[in-house]
Amino acid sequence: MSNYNPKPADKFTFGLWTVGNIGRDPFGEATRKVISPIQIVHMLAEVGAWGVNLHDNDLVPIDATLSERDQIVANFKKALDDSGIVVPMATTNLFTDPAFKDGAFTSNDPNVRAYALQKTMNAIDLGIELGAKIYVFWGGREGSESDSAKNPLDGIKRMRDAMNFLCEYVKDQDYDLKFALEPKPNEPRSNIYLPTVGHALAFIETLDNPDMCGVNPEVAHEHMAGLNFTHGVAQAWDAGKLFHIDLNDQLFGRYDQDFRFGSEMIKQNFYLVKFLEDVGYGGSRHFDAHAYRSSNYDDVREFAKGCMRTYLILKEKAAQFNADAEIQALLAEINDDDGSFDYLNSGYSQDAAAKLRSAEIDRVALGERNLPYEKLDQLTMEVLLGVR
Ligand code: GCO
Ligand code: MN
Ligand code: MN
Repeated sequence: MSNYNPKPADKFTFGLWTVGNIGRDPFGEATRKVISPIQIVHMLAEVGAWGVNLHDNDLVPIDATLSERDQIVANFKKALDDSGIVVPMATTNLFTDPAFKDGAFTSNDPNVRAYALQKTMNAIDLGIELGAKIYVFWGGREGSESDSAKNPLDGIKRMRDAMNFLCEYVKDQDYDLKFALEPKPNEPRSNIYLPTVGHALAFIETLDNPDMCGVNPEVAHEHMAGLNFTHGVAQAWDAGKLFHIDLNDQLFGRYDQDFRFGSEMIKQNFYLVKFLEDVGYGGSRHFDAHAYRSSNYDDVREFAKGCMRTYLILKEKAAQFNADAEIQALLAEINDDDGSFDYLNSGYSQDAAAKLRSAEIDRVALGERNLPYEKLDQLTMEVLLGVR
């Protein structure tokens, strides 16, 4: 058993907005005082995180002058150097300012769309200056309450135009940067465009530079849509598009909860961690979560440590599952293959089709075969519950 202490190689990151969350919600004021980006960086170093991610305005206020911006960035870089914390991902705040009340890239107002592009170009420059290699696009305001007000086709087209413009900008600057689109079905808009991982994957293929673009799936967002998160992640991985991941937790059918990773759905999160570790996902494990509103900053530290610790515990459980002789014997039995149909593995040929047509397959025996999935699932539960 390990001590579950995070190491840089675990690539655990948090956003400035996550551990810096002050507990405001639609019904109540902040319950924690604002702490500075520099304090957050030191807190993250103290709890053992590897990196910090940020929106432009988490660091530089939206109305800062150029010289104020440069000073803030210089001070922040010093904190990064002093603490050893890196910035793997950056993003743009395209949702807080009232200018974005009807969206940013998909606003009906061309002035807003232009401002959103301009703001993003500047924020990309900031991300590059801090060393980011991944740039996230979460379009929280890109959507509608009433579809009378905006044609969804215009929304998609405007989103595509923005992504194409910004990809060319990155190429033109010779930046080493990839884009990761973060889907979410709703909140803050009633309906957000590109609501799920599947929608985003299909959209990316319509872009001018699809190779530069992937996805940033988030546990909570797919759960809000009632979907199996690991299946969405697997499809993104299969497409070569898993550029980043937002880990947190979320009950189905609730508001956007952003709970500590693994705090609600242990089994789902086990399959997720097992998947990421089994395939060798090499990107950041980013915790886009925040502590309960009732926590003070000591408890926020516990929250951050808890996210990482639970990930590492689930990683150990995944290794235990993979090494468990009884589980592996069951998997071997379930996947038993005598090789009779190996000729189908190389795809269609007239020979294969002819051979297949004349094959005798005992349909009744197939239906009678026992699949011991109950036993396997219970063994999985016992691994998770710590009794194996
Ligand atoms: C949310 C989103 C955001 C984004 C962040 C980075 O539901 O609010 O998950 O936290 O991840 O804006 O793009
Ligand atoms: Mn979210
Ligand atoms: Mn997120």
